[in-house]
This record gives sequence, C-alpha cells and structure tokens, in this order.
Amino acid sequence: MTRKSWRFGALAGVAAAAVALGLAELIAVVTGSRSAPLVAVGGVVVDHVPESLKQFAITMFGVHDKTALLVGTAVLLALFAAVIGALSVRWLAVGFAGIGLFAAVGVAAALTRPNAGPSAALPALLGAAAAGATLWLLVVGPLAPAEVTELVAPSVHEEEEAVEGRRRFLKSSGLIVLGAVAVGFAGRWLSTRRSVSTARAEVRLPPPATPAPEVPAGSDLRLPELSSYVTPNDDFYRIDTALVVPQVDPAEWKLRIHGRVRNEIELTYADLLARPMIERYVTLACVSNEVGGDLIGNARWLGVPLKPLLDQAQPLDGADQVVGRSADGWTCGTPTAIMRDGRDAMLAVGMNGAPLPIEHGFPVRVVVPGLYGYVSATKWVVELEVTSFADYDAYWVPRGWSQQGPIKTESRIDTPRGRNSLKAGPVTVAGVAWAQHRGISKVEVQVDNGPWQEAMLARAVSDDTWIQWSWTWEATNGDHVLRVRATDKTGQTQTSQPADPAPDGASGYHNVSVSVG
Ligand SMILES: Nc1nc2c(c(=O)[nH]1)N[C@H]1C(S)=C(S)[C@@H](COP(=O)(O)O)O[C@H]1N2
Ligand SMILES: [Mo]
Repeated sequence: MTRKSWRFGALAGVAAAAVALGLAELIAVVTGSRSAPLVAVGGVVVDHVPESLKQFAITMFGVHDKTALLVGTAVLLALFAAVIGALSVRWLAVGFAGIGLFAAVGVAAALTRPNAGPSAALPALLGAAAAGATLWLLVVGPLAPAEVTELVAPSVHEEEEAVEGRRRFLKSSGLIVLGAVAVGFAGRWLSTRRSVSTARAEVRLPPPATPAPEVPAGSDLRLPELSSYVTPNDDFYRIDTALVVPQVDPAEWKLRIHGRVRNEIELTYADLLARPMIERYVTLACVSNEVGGDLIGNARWLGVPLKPLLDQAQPLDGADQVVGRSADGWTCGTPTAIMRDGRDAMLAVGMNGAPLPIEHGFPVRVVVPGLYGYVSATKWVVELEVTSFADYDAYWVPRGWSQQGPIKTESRIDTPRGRNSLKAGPVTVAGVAWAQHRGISKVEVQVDNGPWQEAMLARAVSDDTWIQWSWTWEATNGDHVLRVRATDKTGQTQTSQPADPAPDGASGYHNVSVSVG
C-alpha cells in the first residue's frame, strides 16, 4: 500500500459521495426537496443543535446561516468520504459499510421530517446504491488504477500501463465528480422550478374592507443610514428553520382551526379571500435580535382578522394557547386572549401591496402586533390548534425560550455609525425605537456620561409600528459614546440591564462609539 493509493482511494470516496448526493438531489425533484439527504440531515441538525450554537450561526452568518449549514455539511461529508474511500483501498468492506451508514442516516433523517411519506427514503437509498457502484468501479473495477490492485516488481511495460491506468483513473473520477455536481445542481434547479411562484404571480388580492391609515408625512426622516419607516419586502429580515422554503400551493392550501373549540373551522384560500380584510402597518421583530441588531422590519400587511374566526370557533374554557403549525411542521404558541383582545391579529395574505413573498410565508401567515415572531408569526400556516400552555410546548420552548414573548421596549442608533468620520459641530443622531402595541412616548440620547437629552420623535402610523427619532448633537473633538433609551406609553423606560436574546429577548441600551475630528 503506497501513499499514492490512499490518495486515489480518498478521491474515489469523494466521487462516490458526490454521485450519491447529486443523484439524490435529482430524485428529490420527484420525492420533494426536503427528502434530499443534505436537506433532511441539515433539517435534523437545525432542530437539534444546541441553542447557543444556533444563536452563534445567526450572529455569524445572519440570514446566510442556512447556506453556511449546507456548505459546512457538504464539506464535512467530503472529508468523511475521503477517509472512508482511503480505507476502502485496503478494506473494500469498510467503504461499503461507510456508504451503508450514511444511507441509514439519510433515510432516517428524511423519514422523520414532519409530514414525510415513505418515498422520502428513495433519494438516500438510490444515491447510496449509485455510490456503492462508483466506489467499486474506481477502487477494484475497470477504472481502478493499477496501484490499487498492487504491483510487485513491475516490468517496464507494466510500469507504463500503471501510469496510463492512473491517468485514466484521475480523469474518470474527476469527470464523475463534475458530472455529479452538475446533476445535483440541475436537480436543485428543477426543484425550484416546481416552486409556487407562478401560482403566487396569479394571485389577485381583494381590496381591504378597512385600508391601512396613510403613512403620515414626516414619519420617514430619509437619512442615508437610517432604516426606512416601511421596510421593502426584499430587505425584510428572514428567520425560520426551513432549509428549503416550503412551497404551498394556494389551490391546495387549507387552514384547520381545531382542538379545544366548540366549532371546528376549515378554510380554503378562496374562503379566506372572500372574508373582509384589514390592512395594517405592523413591525415584526425577532426574539434573537441583539441590542442594536437588524432582525426587525415594518410592513403593511393585508389579512383576515383572527378574532372573529376564533369567536366563531369558540375556544373552550382554559384553552389559553393557540398553536400555529406550518406546512413543514414548525409550531408557535400564542395566548388565545391576545389573539382575541381586539388588536389586529390576522391571517396575512399580503405584504406591502404584494401577495406574501414565498420566504415570508406564502400563501398565508400569522401576524400579531406586540409579540416576537417565534410566538406569533407562523409562516406557511396550515393549522391553528386551540390548546393550553400547560398541555403543549411549541417549537422553541423545549429549546430554552420562554412560552411568553411580548416584545420588549427597545431603541437603536442607526446614524452615526462607529466607522463614520465626524467633524466637530452639529451632527444628526437618529434611529428607531419600538414597543409594539404600547407605543413609544419618549426617546432620549446620552453623550458619554452626560445628562439624558430628549430626541425629536417622528410620526408613526400606530402604536404597532416602530418610530424614527433624531437629535442634533453639538459634537466636540475626541472619542465619545452615544447611548439611546426609549420610554413606552405605559411610562416604562427600557431597562438598562443587558440581557442576551434567550430566553425572552435582548435588553439594555444600544450605544455607538465615535471619534470626532
Ligand atoms: N413556519 C415558520 N414560521 C416562522 C418561523 C419558522 O421558523 N417557521 N420563525 C418565526 C420567527 S422566529 C420569526 S422572527 C418570524 C420572521 O418572519 P420573517 O422571516 O417573515 O421576517 O417568523 C416566524 N415564523
Ligand atoms: Mo424570531
């Protein structure tokens, strides 16, 4: 056994793994993209990694955390495949056992994803079979380099043949890897073509029975670094556990309101669109948002109010939780009382004048003003199950997050930023503040350890949205720290006590260090 043959084996292993994954992606076009082993295993990882790691991923990679996970998984898999391939040069059985093990993991992951049918096992199974064939072909079969079968005291002719054999091996394994990658990407591309974007383009949303109030003049200060008052759909943060965006066809969509209710309700998309709609500006915020972070956005939502629907369903006494369930099995628990207290809790179908973007929950999601997204904003919602907090913990609760998630009063400085070069003299300090459903009454800014000074508040559509603020600072040369705090309309000033996002939202004052001069 030479070092070279180990390396050939490693390459054979990687080629076999590429064939498995590439073919699996292609089969998943038919069996559903969540049955592809990379996505299925990634999904299990997402559901089971420790919370701290997930928060780390969100902090590190932001909205690219999913791509990072898929790429990371592929790289890890390639490393394992290389090791197993190298070992299979000596012990072919190890190679087949390794493939079997990965197939088992892939099948188990695919079959245990929510709503998976038996066909979900096919991509991993057929992929593994093809990987086995590839490994055999490259390690002992017609494409194996001579070295792999070991030469003792070779003649010149045998030597030449060996060189030729190695060349053939390298060329064919390279081609196999490239071909497999191409097939894999083609599979992914075909899967996305089976998306519901055509169905979405055909949706005609009805006009609202009660339109959103006009955005008052002066609610958007339009400063270069300040977040706009209304967040365009393309800039809206996205947070969810879905590795591939669920594709829910509105023609097949149904919502079941059931559980501890007197009257079960089932609605189709057409039923929903036939009901009177409201249109409201609501600022959505993620509980994972760090102080100063950008997992928050404000949109105009069009939807059907939830209160009348729940009134019609008639929750039983003690049924204090409504669990939203998405097409991909994610769950979220909202207090029944909050959904019925008269605030604009809704089943949203439109966002900023367009049908919901697919990644924001098309065709239907829940929006509830005043609550973090993880306890209110179920995207791709297909079920509302009325139950109690005592009887059911939704997705994030066993993972260390609080059952109750009212949004904390918070504020953020958007400008200036630490990297800006500032001159002494008047400098506009500005940002946003939010306390959804309570409203903001006051924002104050502090320079270094000076007195708190009241900022000017822009206007807002309602207490359910964030609000912009600004304050003119007479900047002096030197290094300074700018700090902000908000007070809500109940009279509560946000706490200065720093807290991590887990378990129920970050707190503390946002500050920015700047140098002037
Ligand atoms: N189906 C589903 N809905 C979900 C989630 C999810 O993981 N799956 N995440 C929630 C969380 S934590 C937040 S903050 C909001 C984010 O909504 P957005 O991606 O439209 O901004 O969606 C909520 N709805
Ligand atoms: Mo969130």
